Parts: sequence; structure tokens; C-alpha cells
Amino acid sequence: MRPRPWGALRTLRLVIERLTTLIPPARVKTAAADLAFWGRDWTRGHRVAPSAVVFPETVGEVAGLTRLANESGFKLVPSGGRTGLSGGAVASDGEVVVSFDRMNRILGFNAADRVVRCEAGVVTQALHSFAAERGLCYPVDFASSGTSQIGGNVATNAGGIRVIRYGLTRDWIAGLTVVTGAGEVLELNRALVKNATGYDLRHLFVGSEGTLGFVVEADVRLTTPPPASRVLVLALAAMADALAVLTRFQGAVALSAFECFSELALAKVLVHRRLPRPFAETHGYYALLEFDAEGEEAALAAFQDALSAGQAADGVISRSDAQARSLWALREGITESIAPQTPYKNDLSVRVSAAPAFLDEVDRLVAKRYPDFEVCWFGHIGDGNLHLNILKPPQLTVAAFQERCAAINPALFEVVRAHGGSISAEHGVGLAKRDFLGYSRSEAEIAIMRAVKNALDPNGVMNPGKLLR
Ligand code: 2HG
Ligand code: ZN
Repeated sequence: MRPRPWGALRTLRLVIERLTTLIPPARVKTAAADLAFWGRDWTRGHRVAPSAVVFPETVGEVAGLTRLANESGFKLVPSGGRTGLSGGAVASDGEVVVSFDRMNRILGFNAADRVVRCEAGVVTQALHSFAAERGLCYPVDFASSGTSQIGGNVATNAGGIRVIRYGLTRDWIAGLTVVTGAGEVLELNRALVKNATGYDLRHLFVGSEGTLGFVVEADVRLTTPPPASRVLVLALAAMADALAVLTRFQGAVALSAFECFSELALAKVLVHRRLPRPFAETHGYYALLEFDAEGEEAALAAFQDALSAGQAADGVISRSDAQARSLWALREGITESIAPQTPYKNDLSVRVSAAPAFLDEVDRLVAKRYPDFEVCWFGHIGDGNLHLNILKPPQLTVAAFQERCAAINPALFEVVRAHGGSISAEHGVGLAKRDFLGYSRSEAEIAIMRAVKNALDPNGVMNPGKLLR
């Protein structure tokens, strides 16, 4: 007997009954606290209202759930480490959240291929440790690696702090097993290096934000560990000098990171983590560079040149791994240190060459519109990605603050468009940027994206309202 359409199911009890034909009741949660916990990501301000959270353990269970959703008409929200910052994992309208917390096994590793097969729920840091134990490295890294999961990293094509040398998640995905929105299981690319047989559907799923189906397993490439490195934090004479400093150091050493942060961002971390100030004086902006240790002499010479040219005002270099970690903390601790101020986030990118001018223009726009708000800049300037966080003053409610900040988006995104940039560099579109997609993608592109969505998720059961309205 075919199940009745979802619309005919009148009570939550019936929803659960149907789910528990597939997933044992112990792995279906409906308590209010569980719905609130698994129904959202790191963003604030969205309605959180799923009807249930389920914890599948096999690809078959995920496929079964997806087919059931199609037959019964309920919607599904894929859920990983929920560290996203665009509302991509928020369930706000009675959806069933599908958590990968119990699909967190590493299934196999082939040393000749240097490929590790992971279930979607493997935590990024667990993959780092697995690789290190085998004398190898998974080089994609970010501040949330202790919580974020591989499936979510694939769904958002996560970037992070070493993109200038190692690229994004996409560059390390050798193959994917996915369950499409229609409930079909696809093996995409089977970890082949060469496979010239038409459209590479694997890459369609990378960055698809759970709108086409579920990433259930991933073949991830590992590599040789990077050589020993040094970290140098520079006080920049002015933000406009960041580009000249980047070019100077690129010419001198093998860089693996080139990050930046403003004085306000630094001040927040110092207070939050109770750290000493790295320089005697304050400066407007700082750059953090990581480079191969063998280039230390050349880096110090480049530093002297930058000082003489008036591009850098001061600098501090790591002498041990512990010092390198504490310098990195100045950059990696920013998000958590500003979190109590419920920041309004924008994650923007332009070409590297346009980054300082772009930052300057946006900074002036924001300062003019919001003279009463703190504006915190930081990001991966080496790849053109800047994080703009506007901080909420204590006297404003979150709703009032977000409304005021959102009002600037059209003007802000016009500046992004004028610089040929992107309104979401690495955090995804989700709910937060969905209505602004047209600033970065043409109408023709969006129409093709819809057609792709319809082909893989014909009944629209997957992550409704994210990326596309
Ligand atoms: C980072 O680069 C993350 O630290 C978070 O992408 C950025 O909090 C943010 O805006
Ligand atoms: Zn970032």
C-alpha cells in the first residue's frame, strides 16, 4: 500500500510513526531541546522549527528516508557539524533534520591512492589526525575543524586558512557517494584521477548546500605533510599596503597563509583569550603570514625591505611551534571572541588585487551608515576573501540590529558587483544570502541552477528555501 500524502498526516505522531518504519525510535528525536539543538547552525535570528531529528547509520537508511520524504511530502534538512554561518542547516518549517552524527566512521584508506573513504559525519579534525598517524596530511583547515564534518565541508566547499597553497575542499574530493533528492544512490568519480567521461557530477554536489541531495560518503585525498613553517605577524602601515606586502613576500618565500585582521578584531581576541598584545603600539591592520621555515632568512630580508619602504611598521616571528600556535590564535580566535556581540556577518570576496580598495570603499560606506556600530574586519586577504562583521551594541535587540544591518545589503552588494566580487566567498548562500544571489550570479545562471535542482530533486524535498527561493 502506498503511504498517504504528507498533507493527510494530521499529527506529529503519524510523522514519527512513518519515520520509525525506517529508523529505530531511539534514533528519532522530537524533544524541544533536541529540535532546538539540531535544528540550527551557528547563525542567529532564523526561526528554528523542525518536526524531528533522525540519525541514520547507513547509506540505505538515508536513501530510504529520502524516498519516504518524496512519497509522503515532507522535507529534509541535512545536518553536519552545524558550524555554518549562512543558515544553510537551519530547519525553520517543520522539516525533518537528518543528522550525520552517527555516520562518522572512516571506512578505508589506500596508501597507493592516498585516498581515505569517510562517512559524511567524520569530523574534520579526526581526518587530520587519521592522516597524521599515517605520515600524511589533509591540508584543508579552519577554526571550526573540531566540530565541522566532511559532509558539510563538501556541501559548502569549505575554504579556510591555507587556501593560497592548498585550495578548497573541492580540490581534495576524489569521489563522492550521494543520495539524490529523488532517493537514488550515485557513486561519483570512484576516486579516479582521470575520468574524461562527460559532466563531473561530483563537482555539482560540492558547494550545493544540501539542495540536490545528501553527501553520504567522500573519498578524500591526502598529501605529504608540509615542511616546518614559521608564522610572522606584521603591523601594516596601512591597509592599502597589504597588497604590496603580499607581493613582496610571495616573491621571497613559499607562503601557505596570508591573513589579515583589524585592530578592533585583535583587541577583541586579546580580551577574550586574555592574551598579551603582540606589539607595544596599536596599528590599524595586521597581516599574518605563514611560510616554509627554510625561507626564514629571505622572509626577514623581505620584512626589512617592507619596513624601509614604509609598508610595515613592526613585526613578530615565531621561534617554536608553540609560538606559532599563539600567533595563529590572534587570527583564529576572532569569530568566538565577537560571537557574544551577535555580529551581522558578510563574507565577501574580490580578486586579490582589488581587496584593499574594496575594503576601503565598504568601510567608508558602513562607517557612514552606522557610525554607532563597531565594524570588525578580518579574513583571508591572500585569496581575496574578507569577513565583515558588524557588532551589535548592547542596547539594541537582535531583531532591531539585524534589520538595521540588512538595510545596507543592497548598497553593499552593489559595491561587490562593481568590483566583480562575490557576496559569499566561503560561507555559502543558505537563507542569509539567498535573496541577494542575483548580485553575484546572472539570471541565466540562476535559471540553470534551478533546472539542475529540478533534475536531481524533482519534488523539492531537499533543504527547502536554501540557496534558491
Ligand atoms: C574565519 O575565517 C571563518 O575565521 C569565520 O570563515 C568568519 O566569523 C566569520 O565571519
Ligand atoms: Zn573565513
